[in-house]
This record gives sequence, structure tokens and C-alpha cells, in this order.
Amino acid sequence: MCDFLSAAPSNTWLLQTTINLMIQTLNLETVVAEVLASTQVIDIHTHLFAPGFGRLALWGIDHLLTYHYLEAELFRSAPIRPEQYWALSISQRADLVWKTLFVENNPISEATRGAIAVLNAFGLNTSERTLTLYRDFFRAQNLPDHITRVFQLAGIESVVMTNDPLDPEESPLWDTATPDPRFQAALRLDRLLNQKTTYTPDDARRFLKTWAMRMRAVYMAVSLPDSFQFSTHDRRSQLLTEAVLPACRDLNIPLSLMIGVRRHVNPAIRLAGDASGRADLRSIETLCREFPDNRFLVSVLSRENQHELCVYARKFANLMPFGCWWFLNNPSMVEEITRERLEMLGTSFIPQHSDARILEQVIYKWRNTRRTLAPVLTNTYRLLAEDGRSVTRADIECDVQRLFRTNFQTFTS
Ligand code: FIX
Ligand code: ZN
Repeated sequence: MCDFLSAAPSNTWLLQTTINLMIQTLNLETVVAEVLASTQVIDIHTHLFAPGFGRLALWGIDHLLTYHYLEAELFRSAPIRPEQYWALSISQRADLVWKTLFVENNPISEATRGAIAVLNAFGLNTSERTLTLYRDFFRAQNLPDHITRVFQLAGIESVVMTNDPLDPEESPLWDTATPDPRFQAALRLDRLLNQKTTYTPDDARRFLKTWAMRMRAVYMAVSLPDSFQFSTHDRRSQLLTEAVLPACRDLNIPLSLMIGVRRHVNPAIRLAGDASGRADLRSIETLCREFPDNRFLVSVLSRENQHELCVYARKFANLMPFGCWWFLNNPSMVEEITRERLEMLGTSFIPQHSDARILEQVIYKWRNTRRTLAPVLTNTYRLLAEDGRSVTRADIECDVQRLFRTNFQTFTS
């Protein structure tokens, strides 16, 4: 537990206090940046897999360049039709993405800059015209050592995977995959809740409990459309009420709701073809109120829903806002959302997750998060100092620990 008053200045030393304040304010930026850099993150939502999951564990240059964020940008700048693109091999696709977005255009978007930052982190020249040297570099890596290096470069301790037991490719791998404490599991419910299945609520509850224990899942999770409504009538709500929420209670784990995705608005471009929409968050209100013994991790995809999510978090302690998801993981959005959350919730939220799909992406995603959070936190402490309370390095360390680690640990234990 942090004690924020242990270093409070006494009133009799007003002059000294003022001098301290000035020094601290001048140093604040440096101290905040240092604390952010040295605090190891728990990355609470990714699509990464432990190496034991074989070909599901994606890494390396071809996967980095065929990330769906980059594919969405490719189709805007190259005269190729989606069906022609999908007919190419993965290395041909990566070659085309590199040529289009990195050679013929300046890589200034968030996703393209991210790929540059990854190459740079490995000391590679970022201006090669072809992928040959990058391919040679990644081919020479030994995966276990490479993972250790990537986690170090990203400043992360562990990541949470996305594990759907109804995924036919993934589920058999749980028989053989060696557990790796750096990769924790989250039981994903998308197929169960968003597709047609024949599970009765009783069957579903038993199925979920068996799989959650098998995976040692730290939470259950589902992505939901902008049209999501929690009512007593539809099948999804019935499964939530009678299977998912009781299973979470029995296992004492939270449910993560990621709300606001409009899947397949352009199916031709596959994963890149999902969009976002504003949701009605009254369902969150109902869930938090009607199920006080459940805990909810919530991320919303629409910018317009962010403020009301903070309002609901002020009403319900069993609601933990997390992350700036997907189209919001850009500096301008992260800055705005994090400032709003700090102002409304103090440090009682989880500022970010990476959503990385390719191992090395954690390097740029966490670097960018730290870079954006640094001035936001610095300004927060500057305002506090102006209002009469200056902070110490230990205070800042406590806050960043909460944001990057302990809010998640406490909420999931
Ligand atoms: O549903 C999700 O977990 C989303 O994050 C993904 O489906 C999405 O494709 C993504 O990668 C976003 O960053
Ligand atoms: Zn995701």
C-alpha cells in the first residue's frame, strides 16, 4: 500500500517547500518518463500465443507487415483488388505492403510508424528497399530468446492471450502446449455468444468452467456489437445470465466486455473490414447493478462512449474501464481518453492494452503508450503541485504501478 503523506512538507518550511516544488516541477517530466520506462507492464489483452501453440504464435517481418491495420492502409494506396491480394503468398503480400506503404509512401501513420519502430529497436536500417535483410535477421532468431528480448524491449512482464475453446484450430493445442507464465489465458466467448450454437445454459456453464480451469483463465471475454443490448429475452443475454456470469462468480474471475465493433462492414478485406459504432451503455449499468457479485472489465470502441463509461465507473466499483481499443490506439485518442479518465477516476482504471497480434508489435505499442502517457501524467502532477501538493518519485511509482499492474492484479484475484 502506498503512503502519499510520508513526504509531505511541513507548513513552517514554506520557503523550502516552494523551492522543492520548483525543483520537482522542473524534474517532473524526467521522473515521470523514468518511472513509466522502468515499470513492467501486464498487457491485459493481446492476440499473442505462447510458443507452445506453434503456428498460432505469430512473429517476424512477414506477419508484421501483413497486420490488418496495415492491410487497411494498403488498399487505400495500391491499385490492387482484395481478391488479387488474397491470392498472393504471405511473403508476396508483405513485399507489396512494404513497397506501397514504406517505399512509395512515407510511413507516417500510427501503424506504419510502428513497424519502423520495431525494426529500429533491433538496430536494423529502416530504409531498405526490399525485405531481404529483415527476413535474414528474423530467420536468425531463436524464438525463446527472441521472446525474452522482445519483452525486455517492450518493458512488459506478461501478456494475456485470447483463447476461444470453440476455435477448432486452437482447442486441440491445449492438449500439448507447454504452459508459459509470461502468457496467461483469457477465455474468449465470441463463438459461444455471437454465433449459433446448440449449448443450453447448463451445458454452457459446465463447458466454460471446465475450460476456464483447464486454461487457468484470468478472465472471460467477449467482443460485442454497437447494437448490444442486455435484455432478458435474447439468447446471448440468457447465456450471459445463466451460464457466463454464474461461471465467473464460481471461479471468482471478471468478465471482459469489449463493446462497439461492427464486424465485416467490408468483408472483402477480411480482418481489416471491421468498423466501430456508438453503443448504448445502459446495458453496462444494468449488468453492474443487477450482478454486484460479478466484476466487469470494459472497453468501448467508439470515442463517443468514453465519457459515459467513466461516469458509470464512478457509480459502480465492479466496473473497470480498460484500454484505448483498436481505432482509439492513436496518440491523439489515447491522450484525450487518458486525461478524461485521470480527471474522473484518479488511478482506478487500466489505461491501455496492446491488442498485439504479432509478437514484436508490443515493442512499438508500449513505447507509444508510454510516450503519450508521459506528458498527460506530468501535467496532472503539475496541476496538483499548483493546487498545493507536490509529489515525490515514490508517489509517481505507486500510481504507475496501479495503472500498469496492480489494478489488473487486484481486479482478477
Ligand atoms: O475483438 C478483438 O479482440 C479485437 O481486438 C480484434 O478482433 C481486432 O481485429 C484487433 O486486432 C484490434 O486491435
Ligand atoms: Zn483484441
